[in-house]
Parts: sequence; structure tokens; C-alpha cells
Amino acid sequence: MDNHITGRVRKAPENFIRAADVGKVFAEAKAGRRDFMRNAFATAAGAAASGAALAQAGEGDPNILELPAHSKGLGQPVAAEGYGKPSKYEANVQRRQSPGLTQTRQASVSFAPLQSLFGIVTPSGLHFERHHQGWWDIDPSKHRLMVNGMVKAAKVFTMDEIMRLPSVSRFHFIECGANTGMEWGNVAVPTVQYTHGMLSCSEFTGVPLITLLEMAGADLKKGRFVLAEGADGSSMTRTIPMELIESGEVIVAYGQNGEMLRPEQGYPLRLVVPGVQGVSWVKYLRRIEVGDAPYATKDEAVHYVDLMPDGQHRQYSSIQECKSVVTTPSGGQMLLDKGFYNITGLAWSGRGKVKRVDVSVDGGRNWRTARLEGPVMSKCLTRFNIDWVWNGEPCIIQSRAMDETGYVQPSYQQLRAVRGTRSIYHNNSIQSWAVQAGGEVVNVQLS
Ligand SMILES: Nc1nc2c(c(=O)[nH]1)N[C@H]1C(S)=C(S)[C@@H](COP(=O)(O)O)O[C@H]1N2
Ligand SMILES: [Mo]
Repeated sequence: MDNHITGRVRKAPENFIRAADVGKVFAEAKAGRRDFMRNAFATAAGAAASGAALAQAGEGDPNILELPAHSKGLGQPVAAEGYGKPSKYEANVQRRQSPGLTQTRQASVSFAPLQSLFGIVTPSGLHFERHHQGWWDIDPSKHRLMVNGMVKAAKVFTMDEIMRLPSVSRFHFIECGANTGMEWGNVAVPTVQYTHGMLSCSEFTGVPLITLLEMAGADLKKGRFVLAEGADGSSMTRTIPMELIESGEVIVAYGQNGEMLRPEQGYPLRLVVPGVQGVSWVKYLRRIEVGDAPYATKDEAVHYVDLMPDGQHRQYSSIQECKSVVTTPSGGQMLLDKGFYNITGLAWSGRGKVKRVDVSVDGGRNWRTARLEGPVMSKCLTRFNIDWVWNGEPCIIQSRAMDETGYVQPSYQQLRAVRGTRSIYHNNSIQSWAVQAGGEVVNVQLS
């Protein structure tokens, strides 16, 4: 196999499009002109491809023949103080705002660079962000969590009180219900960062919410719902059914990837509701109210509801159904040569573990089963890999995940047959990436 590993994949698509061009590409894509997008993209890719970054090791390569300075001199002293940073050569790996979406500074979203990440954990500094009213860095010594409603005695917890309780640490994905939302329309968002980047995965540490409810003497017979409320100006409020909480899965979390939550992620306290859309993961969590019915707050009535073909809105469709996406090769990347490639991507399900991921390189005619990298955890990202030898001809790459309930990720045809075309949220359809003869990878939809 070794001698045909000639192909290399550029992993940071932003190398191929300057920020200015991304805006243009989005504008045209929004106007529904997929072809233009493809062309504009190919041009941008072609221009970058001639750059120095594509250098390949050859005869007389000084990079192998000459001793570099870093093998002869003194290195940097220990970074004994301060917080470590990634290599300067990785400066391109960043969260980015989509030029195709309305950008207001406080009610906005930044996308995680899925194309540049390995394994399943999202580095905290690259976690996507979705703020309805901006983020805060709240003084933990002043932060309080109140538990009230159908309880014996309302209780107010300080951070110190919460952090001395028995804790759990678990890996889970969080996906905004609006992830992949632009793909409902005739918009070909250029890269996987923008199609699927409202998705992240972390190890969260905290106290099961049920522990706090029991401490307050919650009436679990009548109180079958809770309302979770955030301390930011958005007064984010969400109903959570008690079944989820009783299972012990819902966590009042302060830890993320081994350290305290980042301010953007709700420092010092956020709700972790595994498998459920991001909006229920209330950040800056300040209040949990126990009640006997869903709260139907303003936020729940207008956001994250699905406009169905019969004109009615579907509400509380909050579980993120099984979904997957190939992250390499993906839109904006370029295959530099024919030969061997590792096709890799992510799969997840809000209903449990991912059971299987199949990959097609011919637009869905034939499928092969990918390797799942362990451990495969419930309501967590799962990394898949599969070997592929590109013959240099145009092709279409797709992945299709199945979860432990037997549910299979739908095609656009299957999804639209049930949901129509007017949705924004909850798009878990199969994503197609077309590899063109020149090696450029672009976003396409098969109808
Ligand atoms: N208090 C509060 N909680 C919030 C939000 C918010 O704006 N305020 N946004 C919600 C939405 S819509 C999502 S998708 C997730 C995003 O979490 P993140 O910013 O950590 O990625 O947080 C949710 N919790
Ligand atoms: Mo969201």
C-alpha cells in the first residue's frame, strides 16, 4: 500500500479562499447559483494550488539534506507561566462566522473548524458559539443557582456548594438545532465548517441535576418538567422533561475538557442535556423551576420549531437524530493527486450510540462500512475512517450513519418527503461532497 500513498489532502480549506472571496461565494450561493459557486471555488482553489505550500519532497530537498537551526541551537525556555497556545503554523484553524448569515455582534454564531480536527474532542478554544444576547465572564463567587417550583423548599446554591457534591465526567456532543440549516434551501455552503460546524464535543464535568432536585425535595410525581433559565440578557428558558433528568444524564456542568467551562460556553455553570439540541443546554444557568407541564415560553414558541408541509409548526422536536458527515475530503479541500486517501468523518445520534457508518464514493449506489474508532460512547461524536484509492475521476462522497435504535440517516429525498422544504432546523440529511476531475471538492446536493 505504501507506494501508492502519493495523494495528500490540504486540511484547511480557508487556505484556498481568502476571507473576501468567501463572502462573494456565499452571496452567489444564496442567490441559488450552485454552478457559479463551484466555478468561483475552483478558481480560488486553483490560484492557491500554485502556491509554495504544495511543495513536495524531491531530489536534493534541503529540508532533508541540511540540518535545520532547530537541530543545532537552543530551543525556547519552558513556558512555565501562562496559558499554552497552538503552533503559529496552525493560525488558520479558527472558529469563523459565516459570511452568509446575518451578523449582529451579540446574537450570532461562530462555527467550529471540523475539517481541521482529529478524533472526537473539540478543543475548548475552537468550540462553536451561539449567543442570543452576547457572552459574559461571570464572577463565580457571585453566581447562584436557584431550584424552585414544585419543591419542598426552594434552594439557592453557590458554586462552592455545587463543586463539593459528588461529580460525574462524561463525553457528549452538542449540536445547535440550526446546524446544516442553510442546506434546506438552494444554498451550497462552501465548507464543512459552515455546513456542520455548529457541532462540538467535550468531556463535561458536573453534578447530575437529579441530585440538586432531590436536595430541594422536588415532587417527582407531579413535577414532570423543569424550566431551565440562563443569567444572560437573553433570559434563555427551556423546558426539559423529567424523564431525561431522572435517568441521571442531565448534568449541571462547570467543567469542560479538564478545566472550567469557557466564558463563551456558559462559565461558570451550564446545563448539559445529552442528545438534545443545543438551545436546551442553558448557559450561565441560574434557575431550575420544577413544574407539572411544559412551559411554552416565548423562546420555545418561536425558535427551533419546524414548519411542516401542512403549514403547521412542529414544536419540542428536540432530540438530535442520527447524522454524520465526511470531514475529509470535504468542501474547499483539494485532492492533490490520485492515489490513497483516508476518508474520515464524524457520526452522532441523540438517541444513543452510533452503530454503523457506511461510506459511498459513487453518489450512493454502492456503500462500504467504515471503521468506527473507539470508544463509541452514547450521545457522543464517533470518528469513522475508511481507506480509499482515488482514480482521478469525478466522484461523489457521502456517509450514512445508523444508530443503536436501528434508525438510518435519511437522504434529502427521504427527509423532504416528510418535512417538506420550508424548515430551517433539524436537518440530519446525508451530505454529498463532489470531487471534481482537478481534485477540487465542492458541496453538492443529490435530488
Ligand atoms: N443562557 C444562554 N444559554 C444558551 C444560549 C444563549 O444564548 N444564552 N444559546 C443556546 C443555543 S441556541 C445553543 S446552540 C447553545 C450553544 O452553546 P455554545 O455557545 O457553548 O456552543 O447554547 C444554548 N444555551
Ligand atoms: Mo442553537
